Amino acid sequence: CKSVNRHEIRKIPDGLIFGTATASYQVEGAWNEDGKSESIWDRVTHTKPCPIQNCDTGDIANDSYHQYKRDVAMMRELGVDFYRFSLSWTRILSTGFPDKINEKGVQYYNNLIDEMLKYNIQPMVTLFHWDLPQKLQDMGGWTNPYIIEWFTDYTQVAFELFGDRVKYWFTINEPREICYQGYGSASLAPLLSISGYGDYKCVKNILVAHAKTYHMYKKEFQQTQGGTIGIALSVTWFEPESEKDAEAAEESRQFQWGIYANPIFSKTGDFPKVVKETVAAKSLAQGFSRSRLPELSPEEIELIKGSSDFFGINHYTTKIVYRNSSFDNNFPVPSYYDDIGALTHQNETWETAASSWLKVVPWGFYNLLTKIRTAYDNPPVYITENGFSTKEGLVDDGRINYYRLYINAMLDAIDEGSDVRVYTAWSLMDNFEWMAGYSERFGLYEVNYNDPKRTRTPRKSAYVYKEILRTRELDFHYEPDISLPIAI
Ligand code: PNW
Repeated sequence: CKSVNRHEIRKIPDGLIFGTATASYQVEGAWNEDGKSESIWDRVTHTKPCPIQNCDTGDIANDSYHQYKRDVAMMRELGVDFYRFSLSWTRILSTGFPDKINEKGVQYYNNLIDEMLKYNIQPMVTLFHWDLPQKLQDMGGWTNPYIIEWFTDYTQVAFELFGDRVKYWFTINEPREICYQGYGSASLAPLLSISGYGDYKCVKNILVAHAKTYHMYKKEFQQTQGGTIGIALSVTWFEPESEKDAEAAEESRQFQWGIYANPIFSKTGDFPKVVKETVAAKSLAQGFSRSRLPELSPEEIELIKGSSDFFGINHYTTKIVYRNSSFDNNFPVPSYYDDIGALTHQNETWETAASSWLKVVPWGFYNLLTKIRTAYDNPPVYITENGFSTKEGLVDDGRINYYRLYINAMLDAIDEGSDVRVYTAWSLMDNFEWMAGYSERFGLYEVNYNDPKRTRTPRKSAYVYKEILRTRELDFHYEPDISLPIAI
């Protein structure tokens, strides 16, 4: 892998646009206000005994439902080109179905979008960032093939309501986290651990629901609305420990994100060959009557192939992959990790964020962008999330270092031909970090959760990000004066 130079001052290429992101459940609050119904995150956070750190909930979160004007003021302070946020299905369709549209919930998104457009900040909208209607979960959620029509009914309403002003759409945020963490490892709502089975059923339904939404937009909306639409995958970089682990690393990539990327972005479509063959062989040996991984029919393969205008990437970190010659591990059988059949670790010397999984490995980002360029014929790439967590506090040099190194690595890949068009910092402000509650902070702005007003204050990193966007230069030596206000 390539060692990254810290160029003193580096130009940002024209045309690359910058923004920040959040997601509905993580910031909105107002969990039961104005006709919003219960989502799977409302259910999980209200469960007793509480599964979330410190029993935190998103009931109030950042109160963005009432404070969208302050949120937009922060975007103006930073000087971002766009803001990526998600729609809460349960706020727009209280029943989960399109039989009734909740006008007050719609009004909130109209207000937010209109306020952004007033200042020329482009809305980038994620249709689904994890807060599924609980009622649909009661019917199996993403393991029930009916979700394909539940989802397309909902997304059609969203295009009709907001598509006149929204020109960037993301169907689904991070299918891997939804399927594996939600259905396979009980580490996100709905907290199921039916690994090696439930997670794979989810994969297929997500891909088909995504692709049908994509084609609906193309057919019924794009001509009049003129936007672009795709998916955001979470892509961790998997680096082999040594040469003998090259195959294990490649197989890990195929299982962890190729299972989504190959059907959408490869020329042949379908699940990766190694994933199909491995799961089929293990399933039969384990006494199943068919592969635990569903098949994609020829029609489904065609439907999914090419169903994204760009490759959306949420990237945070890197893992090292190895395989023991005496492959023995404690993974349950069957399970997703037993199917993968490889082990991972992270280097102890790598700097760590407040989230233990998040290590600073900028060359992994470079390797990943290079891989996407070569494996999928250089698609347009949108970096839909990238960021670093700290504890509370305004002086966040760790976050500044992370952003500089990762943007630098991205510029290296661009120099070599990667077609990166969008960069998104996660996150605009601290927010509800899922099972970690408010204990891990990803914000360029700090949010004070002890204050009923949820006051937001720029961190040092906000000044640095603003300067990168203003100058369109990456300068490792720039030191902001954070005693000065961050002016619009
Ligand atoms: C993302 N990984 O999840 C989510 O989209 C956000 O909602 C979340 O707040 C943010 O990252 C920070 O955790 C991740 O595999 C998914 O390294 C996958 C990974 C990291 C984060």
